[in-house]
Amino acid sequence: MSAGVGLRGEGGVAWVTLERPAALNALDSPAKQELLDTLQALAVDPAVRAVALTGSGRAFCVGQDLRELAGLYEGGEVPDFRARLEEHYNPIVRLLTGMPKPTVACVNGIAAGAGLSLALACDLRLASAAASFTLAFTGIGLIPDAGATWHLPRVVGLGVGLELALLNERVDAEAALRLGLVSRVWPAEDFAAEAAALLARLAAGPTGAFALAKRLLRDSLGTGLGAALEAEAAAQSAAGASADHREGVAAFLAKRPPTFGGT
Ligand code: T3D
Repeated sequence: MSAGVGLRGEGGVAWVTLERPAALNALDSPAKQELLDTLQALAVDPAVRAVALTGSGRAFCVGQDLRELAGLYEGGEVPDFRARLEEHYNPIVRLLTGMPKPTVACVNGIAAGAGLSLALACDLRLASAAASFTLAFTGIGLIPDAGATWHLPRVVGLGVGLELALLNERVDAEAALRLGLVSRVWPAEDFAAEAAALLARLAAGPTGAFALAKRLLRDSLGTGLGAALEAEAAAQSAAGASADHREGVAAFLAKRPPTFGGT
């Protein structure tokens, strides 16, 4: 039986849905483990060419299940937060960022706490007009975790990242678009179809080149231009040897759309 994570495949797209709507898709330990197991399997499945993360009901994900945490406190337990993060959130973030295929957060509703952190760890963030965003952590005396302190300055800049962390306000979808927190906003009634179309487009793309491009862009954040140029040259050797590259060139010259096989 599912612990709160649904999985559906559709034409090379894996749709991972957080399914604890009564708790706004808050993540308890079984749900975190199931999400981790699911992403691990998708990362190595060659039939999966794009991964979408979304939520059921009115939320995307509101982060850690605070009822579970409160239960520990009531039982007199002092949680080891470092161990907890290394057990679930951190490997999930590493999988979303390192997966050799595009990862897309389809933010259907409220994203809070580590829910927002997971969206930030995805390569793209698409939002329904019904979505909203709040970092939430400092509201309960915690620091932004699950990669949020690393991703925020890189996605929205240090100033906005600090404002989200310290003021802890709720940002609506249009404001999130202006801030660069998301790259598309569609009306709620169109969101599922528009997001599915974009995911299908990614799944039909040159998966190998996407994986290399994603790795280079992410690695560039920790390197200088010299190292980036060398990494590009090495990766282009791999992309240039792919069947998708040959197909792309042939399709361009034949003035037809390419058919990428993902290799
Ligand atoms: O290792 C570790 O555990 C540390 C890692 C921490 C990572 C984190 O994610 S810490 C941050 C955790 N998240 C939050 O602090 C967010 C808390 N939630 C809220 O601030 C608000 O619920 C929202 C702003 C997200 C939404 O507000 P609203 O007014 O739309 O909904 P609501 O009425 O507050 O919530 C609806 C229900 O969802 C409610 O349950 P009820 O009363 O109907 O039975 C509420 O308790 C529940 N809910 C919301 N957030 C959580 C939650 N239940 C458990 N955990 C939650 N995080």
